[in-house]
Amino acid sequence: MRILETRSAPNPRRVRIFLAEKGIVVPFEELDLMKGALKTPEFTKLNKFQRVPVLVLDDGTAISETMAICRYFEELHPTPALMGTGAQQCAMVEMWNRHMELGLMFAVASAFRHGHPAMAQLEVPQIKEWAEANKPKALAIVAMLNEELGTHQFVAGDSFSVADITAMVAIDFMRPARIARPEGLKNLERWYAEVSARPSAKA
Ligand SMILES: N[C@@H](CCC(=O)N[C@@H](CS)C(=O)NCC(=O)O)C(=O)O
Repeated sequence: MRILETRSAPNPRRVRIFLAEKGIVVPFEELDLMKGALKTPEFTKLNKFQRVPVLVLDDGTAISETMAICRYFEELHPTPALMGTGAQQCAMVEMWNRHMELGLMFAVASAFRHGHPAMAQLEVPQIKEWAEANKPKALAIVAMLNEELGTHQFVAGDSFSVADITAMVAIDFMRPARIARPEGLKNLERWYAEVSARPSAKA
C-alpha cells in the first residue's frame, strides 16, 4: 500500500493529518504536480482526473478523492472516530465536512488556482476575476464558522473530526491563495490555536 501525493498541496495534507490522528503509518510517494507528474500515462491510469492524493492498495486498486481515502481508513481503523459514530453524529460530521469542503475549501482553492501566476499552466483557462470573486465567499464562510464555534468546541460538535481537518487545511491555504485572514474572530482563533497545536497538524 502507498499514497501518491504532492507534499505542498492541501488535499494530501488532509490525508496525512487524518492518518496521524489515527496513528496509521502508510508510505507516501512524492509526485511533483508542478512538473507534470500527474499528467503521465502511468499516473492517469491510476486517476483519470490527474489529481492527488491517490491511495494504491496492494492488489493495485487505486482510490482517489481525499474523503474516499479517509473513509477507507475509518472503516479499517474506527478508533478514534473521525467521521462520527451513530446516525446523528455521522450526519453532522458529513454535513460540516461538506460545508467546509464544498464551501470554504472550494472558494480558497479557486482563489489560488485562478489567481496565482504559477497555476496558469494547470488551470486553463485561468480567470483572474473568478479568483477575486471567491475571496469574499471564503471570508463569509470564515465569519459564519466563527459564529458557530461560539457554541461548540469543534467544527462538527464536541469532538475533533475530519471537518476540523478540512477547515484547518482550507484556512492555512488562504495564505498562498492571498486571502488575508480577518483579525478579531475570537472563536475562530480559539479553535484554530487548538487544532493547530495538535501534533497531527505537522504531518
Ligand atoms: N476532490 C479532490 C481534489 C484533489 C485535488 O484537487 N488535488 C490537487 C492537489 S491539492 C491536484 O492534484 N492538483 C493537480 C492539478 O491541478 O493539476 C480530493 O478531494 O482529493
